[in-house]
Amino acid sequence: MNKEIAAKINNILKNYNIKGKCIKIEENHTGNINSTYVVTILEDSGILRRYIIQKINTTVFKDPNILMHNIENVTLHLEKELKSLNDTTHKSLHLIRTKDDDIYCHVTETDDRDYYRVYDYIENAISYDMVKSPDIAYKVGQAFGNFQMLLRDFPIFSLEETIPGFHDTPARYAKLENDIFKDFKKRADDIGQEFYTIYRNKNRYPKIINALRSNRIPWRVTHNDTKVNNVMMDKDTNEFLAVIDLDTVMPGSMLFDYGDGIRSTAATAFENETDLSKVHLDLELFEAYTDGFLSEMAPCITESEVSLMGESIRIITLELAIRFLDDYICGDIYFKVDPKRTRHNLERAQNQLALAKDIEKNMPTIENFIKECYKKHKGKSRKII
Ligand code: GN1
Ligand code: MG
Repeated sequence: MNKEIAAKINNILKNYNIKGKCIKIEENHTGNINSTYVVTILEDSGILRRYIIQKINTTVFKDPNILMHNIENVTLHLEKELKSLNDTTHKSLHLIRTKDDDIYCHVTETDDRDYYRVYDYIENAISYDMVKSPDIAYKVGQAFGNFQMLLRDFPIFSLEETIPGFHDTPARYAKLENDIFKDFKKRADDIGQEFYTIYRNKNRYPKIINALRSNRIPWRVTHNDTKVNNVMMDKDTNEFLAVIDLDTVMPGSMLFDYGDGIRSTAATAFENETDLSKVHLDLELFEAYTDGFLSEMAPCITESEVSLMGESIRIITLELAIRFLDDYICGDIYFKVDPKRTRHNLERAQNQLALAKDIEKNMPTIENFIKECYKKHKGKSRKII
């Protein structure tokens, strides 16, 4: 770990009642937004304890205060629910408070906009960037379904929007059109085919957000970033332990979480894969994830939500393609990119479009399975785990 980062981490730790010597700092590179470090402390008692230290990306999350209050309220609620269910297997992220009893710290020695938070490290856990086994896909689906279930009584609109319009797909599309029109970075000539596919699908984009806004489907507390690696699983048993990355927990539709969960968990290739012949939707993984998700959620969702589940997979995949393409057009200002890849965001968009094409091909099978799976689960009373 370079000296500059070590000095920064030690500076942050000064704000906390974390006693002992920092003996190891590892950067975790999986996220596209925040910077994450795993820090090992040797306590005076000889015990090794690990923490997650995260720098909040304030370009993306403009107001760290509302972001952190959402997270605090949600994690406290999750802890309370798990306790009342006597559930000792599953966990919630746990924020460490500063010496001043705050939920994040502002490191003024560095840049004015450097905000950090500290979580307990979840031990003996692993997260997957890609899934090959249906058993794990089932558990990931179950984890995100369970997360929404545990938050079913949470006062939805006490949560602030950390990124307004995060899954407002038509607004994302309109922004892309507008940015292409302005073309400040002179990149619009590179994206004819990709934009055409996105344009061709434009009538689909309002389907979820309009259903929500007209109350045809209910608002719920949703995670909004249900990437497969946002579930920590037990290394030994593969049981899910906790859902992480709570920055985008906001009022939303369960369809955002379901659609994004399938997009991420059932894809046969990483989002960074450029060999598009490798990019497909694995139907077995799709089925397993759906089964896990509905085993938690089916008893309390509405027929209108179910009728949009298949479409949500396609919409959220196209939405991410729109977001990657828009970031390419804007000069890579949102998603972290590999400096050696000048077209990284364009390639990510191409990858998502390849996935969307395969989803489209399989739509009848997808719709049919969702219907049957919902039928199987809806009568059951919810299993409390
Ligand atoms: C970002 O931070 P990370 O890597 O979990 C993004 C998601 C995208 C995802 C695509 C706040 O998630 O919306 O689906 O990249 N998060 C935010 O990899 O924009
Ligand atoms: Mg995230």
